Amino acid sequence: MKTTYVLKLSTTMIILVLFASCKQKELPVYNLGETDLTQENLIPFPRSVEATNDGFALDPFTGIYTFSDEASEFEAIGLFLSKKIASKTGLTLPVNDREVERTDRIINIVQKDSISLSGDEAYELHIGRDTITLAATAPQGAFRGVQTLRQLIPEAGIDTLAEFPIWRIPTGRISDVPNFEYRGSMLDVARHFFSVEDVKKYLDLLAYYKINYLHLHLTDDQGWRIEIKSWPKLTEIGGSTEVGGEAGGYFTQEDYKDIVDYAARLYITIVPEVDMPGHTNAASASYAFLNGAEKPAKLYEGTRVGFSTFDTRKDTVYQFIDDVVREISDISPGPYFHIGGDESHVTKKDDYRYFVSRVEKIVQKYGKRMIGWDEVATADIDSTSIAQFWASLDNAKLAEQKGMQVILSPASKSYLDMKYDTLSEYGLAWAAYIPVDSAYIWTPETYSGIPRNQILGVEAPLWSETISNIEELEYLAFPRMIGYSELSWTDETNRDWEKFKVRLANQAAFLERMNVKYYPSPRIDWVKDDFPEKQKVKD
Ligand code: TNX
Repeated sequence: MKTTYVLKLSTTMIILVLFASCKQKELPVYNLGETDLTQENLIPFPRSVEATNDGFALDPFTGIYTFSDEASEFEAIGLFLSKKIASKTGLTLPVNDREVERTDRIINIVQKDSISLSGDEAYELHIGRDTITLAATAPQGAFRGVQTLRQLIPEAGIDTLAEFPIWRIPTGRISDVPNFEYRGSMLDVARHFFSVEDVKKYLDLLAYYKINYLHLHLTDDQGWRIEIKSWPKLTEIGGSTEVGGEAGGYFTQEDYKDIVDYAARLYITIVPEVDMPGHTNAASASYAFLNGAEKPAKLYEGTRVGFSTFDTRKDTVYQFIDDVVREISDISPGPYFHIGGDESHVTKKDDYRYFVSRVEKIVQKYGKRMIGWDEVATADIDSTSIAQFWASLDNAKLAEQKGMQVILSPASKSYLDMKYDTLSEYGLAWAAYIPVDSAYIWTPETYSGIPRNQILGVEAPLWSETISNIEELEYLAFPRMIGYSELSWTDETNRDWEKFKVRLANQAAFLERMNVKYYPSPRIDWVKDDFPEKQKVKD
């Protein structure tokens, strides 16, 4: 099986090489000038970059070819690249089409058994004058490498003597692998609801910066946003409002599956969160027994926290949670289920600990690993569960002592809902003002004192008390989210604010083309002049 594949692969390679070399004589000669791959505006910055100072001319006679065992996944990645090249340059590059009349240059996306760096997300990119080869052991790696290649294609083509422009890609070699396994963002769709389309747009942007997890905060006091078929009132009643009294909304299970599938095609895993035992007013407004009351709680449209709780000593509450975890787990292929667990100020300490241990068992019964906000570490839970450090270093230390892994989301450094400064719009300021530099200048590896091998990664949460539409979401998330991508992907030796700042300034063209209403931080000298209005093709 393996030998046939290798044979097939090398025969095709030989044919392609022959093909490319007979065409060599006819290649149009471009004066591409000198390039320097090491100075490109790549974010997150790769593990190693070597320049060979020449140029690959992306033009209408470039073909994309994919080689792998799992033909369909690699081919889908080739098609994804072709689509992105089309929306950026207007070029339509064929994928695995051996019938095309003329191919001057090729982009190969190849699955290999091993490359110089190991890991599913590792990749190697060799850019020569006429051939680009992207190699990875797994589709995840190929997909991450495609993002690097997208970033290397200039916004504007260069005019040539031919009747079409060419897009010059600097030649050289890149080998790359992520520093942290978990690189995430969180979106609160509970305080204000965001549509499937909004979430997809956010996912597109995250994927470009190699983020691999999107945590959805699906329930809170102000709204229950995911259909649970066995408990229909959760969305009928609990999903009907949001902060400020607007009509809320919710994802049907079909909507949610659509998001999960869309994310999967971007190699992003969705982490569903049902926040409990606190932050549960919307659930108790739908079913009174959940907090042990006679009458259902009133729907809540304000922004206070810490006033609601489930009745932790009632078995029916756990039957309810079993249904919720089962239904959501069934449509969540990822390994994690987030149970919230934060700010349960009106739950007695013992009740809280009893609750968390019991819910952990339910999560495990449905084959998931439990994640909880750092407070869950105060309960008797096992080392396979994960604590998300947001506020309490003591809780994070408890998690460490229990042998648990920790996700870093320190509020004063990584909360996307904190204001940039006193003048910026939207957001809160209870943890800090977080300007773009302060969001980037900290060291996740040493920040909490937790040993590196117990840090799963970094996540930047976006709470939505003060934002209610995609533009406001974008204002708070960008550009800071781009910094978190580098903080979690790039190793410490390759991170430097002064250098990052320049690469960030050059993201403006991409953000504008994607129609992202980012916060134009005055601390960044945004580079805005190289994208003519006519090139603003929506992705
Ligand atoms: C704290 S962070 C919360 C959220 C709020 C957020 C606002 C966390 C686990 N709990 O309920 O939305 O602050 O910044």
